[in-house]
Amino acid sequence: MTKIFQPFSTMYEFDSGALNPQGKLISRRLSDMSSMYQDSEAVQALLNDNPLIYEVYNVEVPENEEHIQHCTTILYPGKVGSEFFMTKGHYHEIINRAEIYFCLKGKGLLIMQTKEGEFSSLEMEPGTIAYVPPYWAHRTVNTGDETFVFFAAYPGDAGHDYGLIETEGFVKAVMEQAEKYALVANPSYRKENEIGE
Ligand code: PAN
Ligand code: ZN
Repeated sequence: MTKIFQPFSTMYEFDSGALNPQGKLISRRLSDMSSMYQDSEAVQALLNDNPLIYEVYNVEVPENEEHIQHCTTILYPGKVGSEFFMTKGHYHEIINRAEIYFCLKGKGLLIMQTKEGEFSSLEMEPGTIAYVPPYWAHRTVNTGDETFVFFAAYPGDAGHDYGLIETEGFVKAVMEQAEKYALVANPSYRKENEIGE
């Protein structure tokens, strides 16, 4: 007989963006993603301090298609050179799995791209509900000066594929320019692939 999963709830902490109980907590520092930033000298200069860039509080539910994964991401304010702090970014392992992001605090940008190289971005502020459709890789960027927090929900079996973003990068980088953000073409996007061709 199938075991019936019991209903439960989780508390969102409005001040910090954390969850209670905290579930599975993932913390990412600069050293976990140092090759993803544009300015390697700025990376080297910051690596001693190795700043905490973001944390993800994951409610623990089974990773299968019956369930819905849900979590909060707390993305701290800061820059590496003039590039804003960001998440690693990923495709879903099952690439046609969509996702919903709901911004709770701060401000940021959700950047997305497809394997064909199509690019899209959405501004996020408290109240923004953003839809990441199937097939789009997604990364968030804190473009403000306070913590940027959003809630995410996605199919239980989606999984995370970081590999392609690690090797290809994103089409555009989000940089500070004249006290605003600017989307700048990433010169190393697909560079490794081109070299190999
Ligand atoms: C989000 C992300 C979270 C951290 O929950 O996993 O914001 O970003 P990275 O996974 O790219 O490090 C999500 O999109 N889940 O599918
Ligand atoms: Zn995702």
